[in-house]
Amino acid sequence: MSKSKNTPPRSDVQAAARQTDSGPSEVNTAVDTASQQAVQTQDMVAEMPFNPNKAGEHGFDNGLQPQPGVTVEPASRLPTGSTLSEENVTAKTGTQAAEGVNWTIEALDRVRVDSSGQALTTNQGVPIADNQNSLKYGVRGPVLLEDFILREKLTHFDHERIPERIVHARGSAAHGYFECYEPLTDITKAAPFKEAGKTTPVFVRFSTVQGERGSKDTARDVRGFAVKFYTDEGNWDLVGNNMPVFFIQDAMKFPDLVHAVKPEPHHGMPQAGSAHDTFWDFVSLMPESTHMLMWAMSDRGIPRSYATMQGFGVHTFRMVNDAGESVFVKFHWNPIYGTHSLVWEEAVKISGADPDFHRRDLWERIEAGAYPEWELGLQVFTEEQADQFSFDILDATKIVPEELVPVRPVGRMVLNRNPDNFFAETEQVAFCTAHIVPGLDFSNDPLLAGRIHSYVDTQITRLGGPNFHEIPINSPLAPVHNNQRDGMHRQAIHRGRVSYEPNSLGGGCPFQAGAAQGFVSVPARIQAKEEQGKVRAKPEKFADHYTQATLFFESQSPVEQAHIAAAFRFELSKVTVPGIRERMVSSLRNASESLAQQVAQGLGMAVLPDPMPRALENPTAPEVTRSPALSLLSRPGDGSIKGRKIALLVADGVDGQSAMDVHAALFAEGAVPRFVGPRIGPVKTSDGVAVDADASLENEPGFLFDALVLPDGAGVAEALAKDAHTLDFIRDQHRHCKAILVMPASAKLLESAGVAPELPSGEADPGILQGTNVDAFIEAVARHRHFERETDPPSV
Ligand code: HDE
Repeated sequence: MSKSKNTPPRSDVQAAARQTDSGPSEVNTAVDTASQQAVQTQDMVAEMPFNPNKAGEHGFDNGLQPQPGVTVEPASRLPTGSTLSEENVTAKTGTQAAEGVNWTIEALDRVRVDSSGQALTTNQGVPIADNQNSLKYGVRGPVLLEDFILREKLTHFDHERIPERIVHARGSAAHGYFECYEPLTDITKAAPFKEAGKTTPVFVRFSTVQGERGSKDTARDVRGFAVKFYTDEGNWDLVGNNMPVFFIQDAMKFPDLVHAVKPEPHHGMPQAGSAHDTFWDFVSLMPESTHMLMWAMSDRGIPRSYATMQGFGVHTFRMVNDAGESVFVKFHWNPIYGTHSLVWEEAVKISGADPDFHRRDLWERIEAGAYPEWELGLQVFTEEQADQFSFDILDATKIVPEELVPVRPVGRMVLNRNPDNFFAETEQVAFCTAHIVPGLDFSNDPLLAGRIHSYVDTQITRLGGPNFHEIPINSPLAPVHNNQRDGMHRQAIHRGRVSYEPNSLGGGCPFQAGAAQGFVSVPARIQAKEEQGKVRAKPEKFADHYTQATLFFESQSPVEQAHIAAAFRFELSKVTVPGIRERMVSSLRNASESLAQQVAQGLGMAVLPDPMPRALENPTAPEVTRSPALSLLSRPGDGSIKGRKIALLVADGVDGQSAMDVHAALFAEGAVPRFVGPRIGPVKTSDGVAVDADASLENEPGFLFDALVLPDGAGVAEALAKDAHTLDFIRDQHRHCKAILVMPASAKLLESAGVAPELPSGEADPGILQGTNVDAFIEAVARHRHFERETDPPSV
């Protein structure tokens, strides 16, 4: 109460302050705070004889320029406090609330716990003498109900789980930062884009969509790519995917889509897989999903790492500058390590050997300092441009081709810190599309509209009430002051008696921010051409279901096209009802005759079904018919082998020095070389140089590695050949088109595995290097895959 003025007594107000049932009618202390509070409250209230903002709340123009709320500065902190006793301090209460501060936000330090050197306690802080035994009546007697320590421990344990996310349940996350390249103030006043070099903390969660929380990482699926920016003007969540389009156009269809793709309700199968009847039944009746199906069936559905996939905001959003001018924008995240994916058989095998493959990869890259990084790119266009496009920018099944609107790089995002605790951070983080900040706004995309509702809604159940924003990982760094109160698990302790606005008893605070500081929605909205009125219908251009599916397929390399055909074949071959397969093939005929034919052939369909009738017979001709940017191969990355996991097989007889040299050379390039032997531990090298196998052929099978080195040394090949895992290891590396360095003594291993060093064409296989040229091998690894080797079905 340092600001307290010694207010002169005023008998009328003082008398009112004494009208209590049980408080003293006379005060004997030197400073009569009760009457001072009364007097100062009266003075403060008197300064606001009416609400001067009322008139400005009406009319369209006023709506665009809301005024800041009216405030009165109190004479001291007395009139706005909750209690006169706030100066009585204990170790628990601390001092009175710091002025204008909400301590429930701030950096996560405030909630970190480190137990080094500390004794075990109950949740009430009582030290636990014995954590081994329950309290019994005699050592062989019954356990006593009074054992509050046992009961607290079990009760807490019994409630350790919370509902998993209804979709995107399986995920992994990391902290990092976004750095802006240059000010974007010409198009947006959004906080992260204000200055060159400005950094904004982020928390990013990647996920699969279909599977449950414990399901495999390498399912064929869309990947969630959700970024929470803790900006200095509030939290902004860009909740995107690794594919720029979606299956449906209207939120009304989302529960249907999810019910169709999730395990079938009668028997709960399959887990984390779309290859089943209900999914294909639904999508084959929803031709607007065809474009997204192309993406999902492409190798984008099985990324190599989170660090090697793109991310997209999917919907069209708006950016708004200080002058209130707005443009449309699409968000792109491009990985600096390039876009790399798995091949299907590899993904299937990995899901058995290491269901945490992507989670582990993200975690270990960050622990090793090989931080995942993406560049943020924007496609910016005006409403006038959008009006001219052959497609509707409100349709989430459509991209804006990069050849039509180039992607402008505006910043980079680096993930450089793993969470301390998976549950507290990764599980409890609550992304919401409704979280945007001044300078950004939504478009009228009907899918986005549903999302703006759905994310907040789902967190209320999942995180147990409306105060999930106070969970530390969710709380913003920007100040939070409002009149929302109470609810389950409330953390904030609000000082004062005011929880409404307008008020004069809190000096008008917290006051309405007004247009200059606060969030104002962009008034401009695309005008419907047809007559305005309530209607349940889609715009005409939404009916073009195939033009961009064709664009995507035609823009892929032949290998990618072959993989798409194989994925459709695989998925539809698991469908048990022939009519659903036929319906899907008939739809594919509208997107690509050649794809439909390949799929039909793979499914043993002797006669192609008729093409499905189209909702729109003559769509507007597209601006772009081939977009090289849509091929994964168009983004090889920085050409390095950083983060690639390479197996160096070792066994008794290995030439220790050469093994160590290759290891060192790969390590120097930022790769992750590992010695893999018939068992873990030391091997007997031919030259006495110590080599320890840190993985075994059994615990780290070949398909978990990006490349393979077969070793040199007299007798090593024989030692390895004794373990048939070695031959599987080599075959998998070969079948999955990875680079193999075959050092001289190991040539016979290749032969025993039935692997030829030539391509099907008869030319030398550039991915199989015989000899000791590690540099050439590194170059071959940098190419990621040697698809020229691939045959369907595989020959080895
Ligand atoms: Fe989501 N989505 N979604 N979604 N979504 C959820 O929110 C929903 C959609 C996406 O790592 C849920 O917190 C509706 C498109 C990601 O925590 C839920 C519709 C895109 C994540 C929900 C969509 C996404 C979610 C489940 C159609 C790409 C994981 C748990 C109108 C742009 C976020 C949760 C994380 C999660 C609803 C469509 C991306 C139920 C209603 C399109 C990355 O609220």
